[in-house]
Amino acid sequence: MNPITFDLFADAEPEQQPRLDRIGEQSCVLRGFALPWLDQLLPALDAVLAEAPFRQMITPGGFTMSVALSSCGVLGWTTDRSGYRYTRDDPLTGKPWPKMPEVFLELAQAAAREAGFADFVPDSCLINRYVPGAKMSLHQDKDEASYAAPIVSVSLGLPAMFLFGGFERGDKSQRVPLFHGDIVVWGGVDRLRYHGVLPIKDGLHPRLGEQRINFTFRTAG
Ligand code: MD3
Ligand code: FE
Repeated sequence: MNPITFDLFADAEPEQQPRLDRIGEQSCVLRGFALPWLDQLLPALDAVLAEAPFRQMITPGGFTMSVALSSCGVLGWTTDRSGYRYTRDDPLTGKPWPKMPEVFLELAQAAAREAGFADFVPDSCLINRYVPGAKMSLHQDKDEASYAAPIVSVSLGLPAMFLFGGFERGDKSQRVPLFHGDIVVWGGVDRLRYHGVLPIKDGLHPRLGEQRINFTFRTAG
């Protein structure tokens, strides 16, 4: 074989080729699914944050969360000393949470459909911002009115190691790396699994800078 025409990368994975990785019975990662949407997504995110800026919230236990939060949609998730809940108004501004941008809704529905969940109608998008060192301890998501709908999460910016556990806190967790543009869909039997995020490592993302941003779409009401 002529060494000049031999293609070293002939067998390599094509880059940015969307893939579906199954991580649970009814959960999967859609690798790179959000990438083609970014030019529409990021300006819409900025508009939401201009109305409802990131803020660090206090848990009922009195700890300040390392992750800063905002929300859009009819319902937004908040926490303070008195508990966790979904509200219609942003407690910071006293105004309704920003409307969910059309492009957010379309992306969440396209991803849910790709994962096998037709008719996903989220009424809430929680926006989490992680700077290096920020983490989310193992927990279950139990504040929604029903667990029938899936949850769709979009990862942007710095990578994260997601912990996907079992149905009890002590169960062994699976580690799933999540990268810029990945979307995870959890549903059905996996909806009440414990999960968390390990501390974000130092880094500078070319598009998002020194942060990881995660959108979590839910049918909360
Ligand atoms: C897995 N956020 O906001 S993705 C959360 O990356 C949260 O910011 C993480 O956990 C993040 O509550 C993880 C969202 C997620 C939401 C619900 C789940 C993952 C889930 C329910 C079951 C299993
Ligand atoms: Fe969660």
